[in-house]
Amino acid sequence: MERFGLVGLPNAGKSSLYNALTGGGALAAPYAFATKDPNIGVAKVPDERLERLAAMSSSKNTIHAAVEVVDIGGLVEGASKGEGLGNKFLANIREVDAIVFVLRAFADDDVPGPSDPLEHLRVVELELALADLETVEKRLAAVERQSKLDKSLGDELDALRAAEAALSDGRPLYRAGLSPAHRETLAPHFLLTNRRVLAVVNVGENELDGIAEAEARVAAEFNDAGDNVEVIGMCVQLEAEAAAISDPAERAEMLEGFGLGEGALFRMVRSSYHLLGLRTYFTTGEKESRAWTFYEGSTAPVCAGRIHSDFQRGFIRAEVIAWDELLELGSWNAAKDVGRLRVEGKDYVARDGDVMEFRFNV
Ligand SMILES: Nc1nc2c(ncn2[C@@H]2O[C@H](COP(=O)(O)OP(=O)(O)O)[C@@H](O)[C@H]2O)c(=O)[nH]1
Ligand SMILES: [Mg+2]
Repeated sequence: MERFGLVGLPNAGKSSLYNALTGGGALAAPYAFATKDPNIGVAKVPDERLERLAAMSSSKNTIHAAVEVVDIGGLVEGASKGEGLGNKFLANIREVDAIVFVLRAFADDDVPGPSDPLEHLRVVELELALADLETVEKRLAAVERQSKLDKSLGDELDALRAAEAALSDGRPLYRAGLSPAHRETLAPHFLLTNRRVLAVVNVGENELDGIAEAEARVAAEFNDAGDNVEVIGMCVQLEAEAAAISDPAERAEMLEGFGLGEGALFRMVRSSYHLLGLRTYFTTGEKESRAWTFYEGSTAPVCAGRIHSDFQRGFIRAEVIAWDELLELGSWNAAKDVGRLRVEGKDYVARDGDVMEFRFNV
């Protein structure tokens, strides 16, 4: 399962956001979790398309896609030099697929710490960039030596030099303008900033009118990040309170009361999912309707392998139809009868929103 890590200074709202995402109510996914780590939870990825397919098929079970969320504590100024949890903190970040920055914008005299999100961002980025600089400098020294004998290391040398130049300016790699080829070359080093970022700006409950403005102010800082970074403003405290209400109608009423629409958590999970290049296909039937996660560009056999490795190994073909087309026709059998199920082979590249059934033979 793909994993998101919440990163930020103390009292930014990370644990509150973590609880909102994983702690019961709106988003917590009903998945038993193998590890006993209290800082890792599972959040479901809400998807209205799935709900509609489940209703169409009168499915007994509806199973959403899900992501893991990690509450990574311990970032303080000096973390890259071992302050706070230091290295343990950095190791935790290396294990996540995407980083979620939690940047505090709420003022509260009872909660210590700065309330300027740009100040939070400055410290967080600096610490991550310094930690990466250390990794890059070590590797660079080794590669400079080896590349005198081994010309095949030229690409890595170029990529490391470009990374070093950015990082020593304090610029994280997600907004250093590195070419995609360089970023790919650097991938095996698990650098902290060579990945995509979602920045959550945590606005106070008394400043809900200022959410858009706070979001825009932080987004302006990322104007050099292309589509590597997305910014979402929300009031974590209110979102957490809403998420704790298990009755959907009551929850919607509370969010409406504050003028928060469907709430920002759903949007946040959906954008981080998308940001990572994750897409969804569906299976639907009376027993269950289910959303399955795949990486953009995956072929049908790879998608089938998300269900079971036998499906991939023995893949013969897939029957495919877009989710909205299927809804319009009313049922899988109706789609089959009018010849609208496409038969696709092993080279078919799946699309977000496909409904699929696989034929396989093992
Ligand atoms: N007033 C206010 N307090 C908040 C908000 N979000 C978090 N807090 C409070 O700030 C403190 C720190 O929050 P927490 O989630 O533990 O931050 P963490 O240190 O980043 O995990 C707690 O007392 C929260 O109740 C908010 O939007 N408004
Ligand atoms: Mg915390």
